[in-house]
Amino acid sequence: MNKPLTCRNYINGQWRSAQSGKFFESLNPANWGECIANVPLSSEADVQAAVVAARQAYLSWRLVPAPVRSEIIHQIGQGLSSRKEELASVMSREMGKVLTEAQGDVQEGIDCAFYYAGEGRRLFGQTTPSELSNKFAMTMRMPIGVAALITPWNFPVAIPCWKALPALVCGNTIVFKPAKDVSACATLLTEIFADAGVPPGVFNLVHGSGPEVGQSLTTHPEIDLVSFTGSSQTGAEVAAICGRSHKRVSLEMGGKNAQIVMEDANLELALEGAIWGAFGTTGQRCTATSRLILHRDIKADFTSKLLEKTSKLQLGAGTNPNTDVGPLINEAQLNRVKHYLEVAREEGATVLTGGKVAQGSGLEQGYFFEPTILDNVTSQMRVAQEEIFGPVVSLIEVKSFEEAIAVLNDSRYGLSSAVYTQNVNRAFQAMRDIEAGITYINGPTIGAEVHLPFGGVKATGNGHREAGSAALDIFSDWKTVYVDFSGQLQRAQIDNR
Ligand code: UN1
Repeated sequence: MNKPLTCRNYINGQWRSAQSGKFFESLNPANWGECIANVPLSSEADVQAAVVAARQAYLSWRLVPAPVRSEIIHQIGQGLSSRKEELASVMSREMGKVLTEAQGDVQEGIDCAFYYAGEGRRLFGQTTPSELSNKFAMTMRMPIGVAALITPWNFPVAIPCWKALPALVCGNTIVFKPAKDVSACATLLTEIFADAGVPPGVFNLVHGSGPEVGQSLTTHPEIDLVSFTGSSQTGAEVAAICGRSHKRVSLEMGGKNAQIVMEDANLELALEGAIWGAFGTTGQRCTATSRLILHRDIKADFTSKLLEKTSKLQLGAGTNPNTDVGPLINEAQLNRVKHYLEVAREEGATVLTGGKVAQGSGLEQGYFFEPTILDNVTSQMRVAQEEIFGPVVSLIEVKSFEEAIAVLNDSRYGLSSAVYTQNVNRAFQAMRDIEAGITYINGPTIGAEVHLPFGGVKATGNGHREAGSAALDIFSDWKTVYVDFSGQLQRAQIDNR
């Protein structure tokens, strides 16, 4: 067992304890006897110090040329690369995901860094003709100011990078509030930012709870922008607060992602996709497959093969190389999944496999839940409508492609979606008709790449997209500039008519 890390807040370039002097523990979800880190339990006073530092640093950071900001972001990419194994190993112990997935999470951060490092030499605006003579027109991006980044525990490196790196390249300064369960990962990430040469005050880290630190940030008058990833319920509260104070807010919230398998699909491929989409990261992705919409002609065959593959999945600590499915993040999440199993039974769904807390050697001190498949689920049931965020997938039978699309769209969420079919016409209809921010054809619902927009429609988001060049629209404002070099007053819409 490793010695617990002592975490600190990072404010104005200094590592500091919380002003309260209080700490909380971040525990290993696969072995709750192991403390991964002692973490400052911050309060409004710490938020205040971080926001003051970020506000002060903004004055100079916004004037650093974007290609120079990019050099620091490039260094962050290098730092992430050289500490990839260390970060992945801490992540696997602290968050529970299997080591290869933890490495993938860090890799997503690395890819993101190199992508946005390049963006500093683009940040393109437009030039366009003016309708008047001797007049020039163009657009340029301006930073927003001080950004609060509130991030979840399921992607402890990738998601903070998705937010922080475009925010930095655009010239904003940051107060970062990670989820409590992944405080050690957030600390290592912040070390990498500091070592890369991010100037004091530009990137600040405040550990602590949502109700205390998150709330103080969203209500703080000197915060200009909040970027939040988490539940739709919390996101709605964040949006309401930001709406009242005219803060820009970008929300990435729940999902109830579905994979359709048509009768013409390559079933082996669809099976692999379903297993990876439903049980990868123990179902704790906003993009996880939680509904399998199966054409009736293949349902029986598909289901028996799915059961066979599921029975082979190995539960255990993420750090064990034989593990396929790690623990849930904490007790609250375990209770949530247990609760949904009760709901499923009450609603009349059939538990084909799993459905209970996992027992067995090595699993006694962790939040392990068996990979679970629910059958006889109809679209109206709560288990088909509400986000569970665990290793639980519901099977829904359909008679036609049209019905499959209608069932997939019968959701308040719209993040990711997948269709397995060999029919090109159906593939294109699916791309057009599915109500989701992401659609995969013959691939699972998980696996977004950093240079493409990420986000969803309906209750999943509020119209913004993270990643790719789309994220620049979250972290910058357009300025339109007219330069009149005629030496006289020219009245648009009047003098040229
Ligand atoms: C999330 O679940 O919050 O596409 C993000 C994926 C990952 C990102 C998931 N690249 O599943």
